[in-house]
Amino acid sequence: MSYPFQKIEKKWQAFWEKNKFYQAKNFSKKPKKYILIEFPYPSGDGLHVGHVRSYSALDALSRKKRMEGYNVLYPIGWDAFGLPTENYAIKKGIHPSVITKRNIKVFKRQLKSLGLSFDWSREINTSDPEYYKWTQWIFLQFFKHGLAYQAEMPINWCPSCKIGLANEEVVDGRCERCGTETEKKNIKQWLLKITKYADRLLKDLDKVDYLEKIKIQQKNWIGKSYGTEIRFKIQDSSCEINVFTTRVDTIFGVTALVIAPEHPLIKNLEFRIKNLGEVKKYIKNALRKSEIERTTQEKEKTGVEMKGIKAINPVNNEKVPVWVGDYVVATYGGGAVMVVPAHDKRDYQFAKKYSLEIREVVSGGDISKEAFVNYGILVNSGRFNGLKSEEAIKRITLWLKKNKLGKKSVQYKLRDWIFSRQHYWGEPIPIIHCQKCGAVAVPEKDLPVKLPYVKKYQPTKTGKSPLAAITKWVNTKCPKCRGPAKRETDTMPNWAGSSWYYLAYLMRGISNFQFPIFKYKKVFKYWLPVDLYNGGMEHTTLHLLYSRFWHKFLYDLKLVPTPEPYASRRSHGMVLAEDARKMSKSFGNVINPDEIVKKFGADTLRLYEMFMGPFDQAINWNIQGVVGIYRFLNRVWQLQTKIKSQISNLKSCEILLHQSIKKISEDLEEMKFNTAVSQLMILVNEFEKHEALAAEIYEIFLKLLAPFAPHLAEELWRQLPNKKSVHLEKWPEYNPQLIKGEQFELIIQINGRFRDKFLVSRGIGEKEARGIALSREKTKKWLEGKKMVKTIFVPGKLINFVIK
Ligand code: ANZ
Ligand code: ZN
Repeated sequence: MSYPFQKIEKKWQAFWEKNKFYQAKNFSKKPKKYILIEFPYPSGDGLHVGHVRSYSALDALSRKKRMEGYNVLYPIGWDAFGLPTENYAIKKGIHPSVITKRNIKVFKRQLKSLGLSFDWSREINTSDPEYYKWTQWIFLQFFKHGLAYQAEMPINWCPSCKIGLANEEVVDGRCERCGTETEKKNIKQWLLKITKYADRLLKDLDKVDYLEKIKIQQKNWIGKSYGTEIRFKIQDSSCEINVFTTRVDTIFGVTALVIAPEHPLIKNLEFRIKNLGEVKKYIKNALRKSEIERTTQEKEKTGVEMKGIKAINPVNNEKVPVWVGDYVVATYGGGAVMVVPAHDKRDYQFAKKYSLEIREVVSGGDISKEAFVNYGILVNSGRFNGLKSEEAIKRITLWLKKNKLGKKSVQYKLRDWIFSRQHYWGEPIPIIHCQKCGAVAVPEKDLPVKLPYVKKYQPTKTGKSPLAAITKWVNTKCPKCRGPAKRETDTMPNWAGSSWYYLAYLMRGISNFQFPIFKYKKVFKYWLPVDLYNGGMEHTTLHLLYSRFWHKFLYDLKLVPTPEPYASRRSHGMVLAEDARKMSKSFGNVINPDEIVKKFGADTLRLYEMFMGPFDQAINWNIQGVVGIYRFLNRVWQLQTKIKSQISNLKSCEILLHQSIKKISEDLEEMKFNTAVSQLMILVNEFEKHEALAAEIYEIFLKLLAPFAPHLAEELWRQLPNKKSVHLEKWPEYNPQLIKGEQFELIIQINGRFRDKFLVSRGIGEKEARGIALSREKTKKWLEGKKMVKTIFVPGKLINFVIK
């Protein structure tokens, strides 16, 4: 007989909603906990089981925190603007605003069917004018502070479709729709000066608790590099080439310079290039490619020499040939590199391919085989011979500086954020262009600049956004001089609305998004920073960095109280299909959460996804696993027949119970949801061995179950009977006295010598002890490169690895 999950789940969901169980209270005396998951983009495909994984897990944590007495905010909303919706709309011939409404309805029903403890009263939608009024307002603050500016920037252009393409719509240099090779087209676009914050975005990573891999990704993306800028003069000309290098110690080994195809020098010296035709052809080809394509490590590096042009190496006055190469990034350093084949891998390949000289200037390797890239002792470097690389870098830079031929330099990979899109489905950029006054901010009282309803939302053949075609909307008055003026027709990227949404949830709780912002300062102060932010690794470099940037800017305006928005950041792994591929309609391997909920119940789905594997790892879907969890919950349901208020077997279960309280409490905090669930299973296994179960123990068990299977726990709790909800109970505490004797320090020996020890439970077996011992850093260090001969395990005492 199966338990009546359908009845139970609906009933309790309605009850919780009616009684506003999960509404967070501003300014409550309880300590606050702001737990945030990345809000979904409501796609036409409905909720993905991948969403369910992180939402359920963070829901369990939120529920536990409430039981511990925290005022928990766990909000939800819709990241509703963006290209995917627009493309879907075009495909289906339905207006994006209609589709968005429809998709949100589906998502909402699906999320509600899972019994997640979201505070729905704070629901937000980035495409709602009341919401994007603020997105536009923040943009205007950037504009007023000189951090939003216009510049000619290339867009990807499909000459056949005659539309601008987003980077992700260009595949191998071709238009995703029609396969035509794309071009670059320079148009005036809006940019946000994120580079001004580069250093703080980097430094303040020390202030936050992010997963190490997330910090590393952010650091690499910002890409701060210390090096030297060097001026190479062009022979018989007043032109020069500026290169940036991190290895000025190799300067005597330079056998060519390579400049980017976009480098202005080419135009200036055109009349002197002997093979101009060849050079121009190469450049035309190069400019079509994307930056990623040009610079990926795997691709062979190409170039063409500009015959007739020589540069002069400032340290020895040698004449070196100058090439154009598409792997050189125009916007980094001076858009030029000095080629040192002997000491750089990329240059080595380049030199082999084009027969350039490979000259050793740092000793320590064998350059007849490969580039020697490490530091070493300088040779063939004139007056700097014999110096170590580190010292040589200092001295050569100093010498260059003295002779006004170069200087120390710091470079960042981070570029300013191109903030214009020539698409319909986004926030209009709130600027008015006036012939007399230039770009003028739309006055605050006129916000939001509403996205006008248009029949034709397709990208246009002019390269401008569809808004440009609505002359009635475009033509307006200049707010400054009242003369005729035109509205900006570009819209914002889909990253705009998500850059501040964690603030919007807080504003939602007060008055409905009314100006001025100052009235929200108090509520920001109460809730910020977000205590825990969970999201996908794919958002580490864009969304996470962008929102940190916006936050820092608002911090500088003294509108938010903390320099960082998120105190900690964690990440979940993907849910893959049963066949280990990504779930995709085209593979026919998509799991619809609705079907699982219908067949097995929401509690089963939630528990299964928490149990499926370590939270941060990608895991394949497995229907057998779902069935297993369903059986487990049925066994929990059956336990109620065993309850006795007479304490017959309290003692034997009590120790395990208290161990479980400790383990589940700690696992939840460490986001080890899978092992927390398995501890619940261990408990149930134990309970089943007994004929009767003490009511006290059963009650505590239900409290432990509540965050994981909230509906089932609630139902069983009420049947005991209890008048109040299990979710309003206090989270159980363990009695340290009770579990003290249950642990001991296991000693790790290597070849009979003490190396480490750690706390384990008394009954630990060899296999488990071995597993833990081998995962310890100290053990790993001792065993590295050694051969294991055998393992000796003395229960309750030690484990000894015999190695050779
Ligand atoms: C000569 C050299 C010799 C270099 C050597 C390295 C090793 P990071 O650490 O990423 O800053 N470089 C400079 N500007 C470039 C550009 N616009 N496009 C492509 N590559 C560029 O790397 C700095 C190094 O990247 C610089 O140091 C330069 O190559 C190259 F044994 O200069 B190096
Ligand atoms: Zn004007």
